[in-house]
Amino acid sequence: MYKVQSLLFFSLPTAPLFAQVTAPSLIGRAGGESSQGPRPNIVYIMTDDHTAQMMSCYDTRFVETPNLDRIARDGVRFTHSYVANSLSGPSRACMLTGKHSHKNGFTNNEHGIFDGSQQTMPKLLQKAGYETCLIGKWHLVSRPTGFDHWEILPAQGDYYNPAFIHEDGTRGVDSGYVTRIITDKAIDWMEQGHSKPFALFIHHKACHRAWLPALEDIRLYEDKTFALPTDFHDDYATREAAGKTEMEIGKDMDIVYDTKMFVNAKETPETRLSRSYQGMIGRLSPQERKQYDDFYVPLSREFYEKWGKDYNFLPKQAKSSVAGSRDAELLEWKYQRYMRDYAKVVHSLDQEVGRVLDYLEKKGMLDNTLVVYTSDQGFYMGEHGWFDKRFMYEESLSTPLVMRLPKGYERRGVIDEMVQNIDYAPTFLDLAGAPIPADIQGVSLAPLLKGKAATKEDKAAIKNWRDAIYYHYYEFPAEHDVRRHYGIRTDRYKLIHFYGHDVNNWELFDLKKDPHELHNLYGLPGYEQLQRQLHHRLELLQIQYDDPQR
Ligand code: SGN
Ligand code: CA
Repeated sequence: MYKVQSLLFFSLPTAPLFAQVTAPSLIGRAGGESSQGPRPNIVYIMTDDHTAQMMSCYDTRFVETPNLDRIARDGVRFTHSYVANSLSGPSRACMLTGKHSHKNGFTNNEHGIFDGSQQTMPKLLQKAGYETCLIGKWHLVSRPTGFDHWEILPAQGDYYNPAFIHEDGTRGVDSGYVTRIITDKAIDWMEQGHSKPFALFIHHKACHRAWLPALEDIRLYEDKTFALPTDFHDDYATREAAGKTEMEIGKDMDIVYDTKMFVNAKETPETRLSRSYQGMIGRLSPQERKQYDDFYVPLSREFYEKWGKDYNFLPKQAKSSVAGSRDAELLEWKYQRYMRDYAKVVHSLDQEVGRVLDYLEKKGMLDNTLVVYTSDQGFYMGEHGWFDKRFMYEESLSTPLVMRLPKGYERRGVIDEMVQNIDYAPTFLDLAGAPIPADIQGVSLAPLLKGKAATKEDKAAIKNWRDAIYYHYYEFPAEHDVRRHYGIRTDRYKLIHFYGHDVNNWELFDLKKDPHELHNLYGLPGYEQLQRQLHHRLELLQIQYDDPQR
């Protein structure tokens, strides 16, 4: 472990170490007004594993998302938006509390139970006179607190005919596709009418693994050939932890579960994942199942004819080898199946978000509502040869973030400042005119949103905006085998420490020269001073956020 004492003698970087906005001190305003006017409604839409590469306002290569783009076009799009811990439960806990994982206690999905008795942003909004509602994926094990109404998916939830847990603890099954059902429930709740301003949290299951499309979208994107990312064949040289994962499309993507190559139980190779997949499509009614099978079964038969039924039992090395043309072809085929199915799931997500926007517009509520669209983290779409997330590398450290702003917040276009999901809680409190408790670690984004209405204090806050973010991932040993790590990202550099179990090493990247993070510079001659400075700044961030892992 790097010792803080040894750093005290090194010179400090010229940029301020704790350039960090402090939230403007606010006193809750009883009269239903914030400093910017009437208190806005908040509609927070968070999807699961939806990455910016698959959103056309961020990246035009792969899909079209006109409704998500509409939020960005009419509002703002953050280009440096990050999570504090790239995994569902932890990310949600950071969002709800405005605190890093070591403070909110939910560090990983495997062993975490969210302590719902702690201070959370929805509870503070209630206290400030808001009505709060949560619909969809929760994933924090304990029952939700701080919501006047909630209805959640059990654990990860299902795409088809999903079960929901109701407030009284009972369970029911709703017919249809999960993205549409969650939207229906959210609109129904708004339709009930509310005398107070409201905060509605719409938490989608889409587009989480195993990327099961809505039946009406099942043939979409089948004619499209997606370009392979340039770092698809990454050999992980110089990055030990990256070479030890179980998230390679080549060796780890399950043919039945992930690429949906299922004929029938007798003809399909059996694995733990293929059994789970059968359970998922087993939820379809016979008529729906026929629609599903009409599309996927011919593809599966073709696949097994070509690659042999025993494909799933090949040793891992044989699966990942790209030496032979046959394997390279298979690797490319898997990538196309993955991209096509993920894109289909994004399509219905985009349409359902459009339905929420249309509803708000029709009801005349758009101009007094903050609409936020984000995801619980980013995802690898073949970059480094991967699917999944967890790493502090750019694709999964980042998360899309677009907002349509209520009246009084006139900023439009791109916002480049570094923001993190711990900032959502103080931002919503700020817009609601509620006080921001001192123990919240994120900062209000309100100064960035005001545009022409920015005060002298807002301008000062923007000028002194944070120049580094802190990240800490804990879930190991666990699925996908990503080693524990923490680190710092500045506007140009990233320093990461992988630790525990079988790995204990550092990685340093120059994001300007090496945006794909392929060249670990740690320990190389010529980088000594930069390395020392980054170590020092990392230590200071750990002290600032009071992370005992130092
Ligand atoms: C499941 C998935 C993983 C995924 C985790 C966490 N496996 O376990 O691929 O990384 O969820 O995802 S699956 O076989 O069940 O599909 S998270 O977004 O909920 O954190
Ligand atoms: Ca997720």
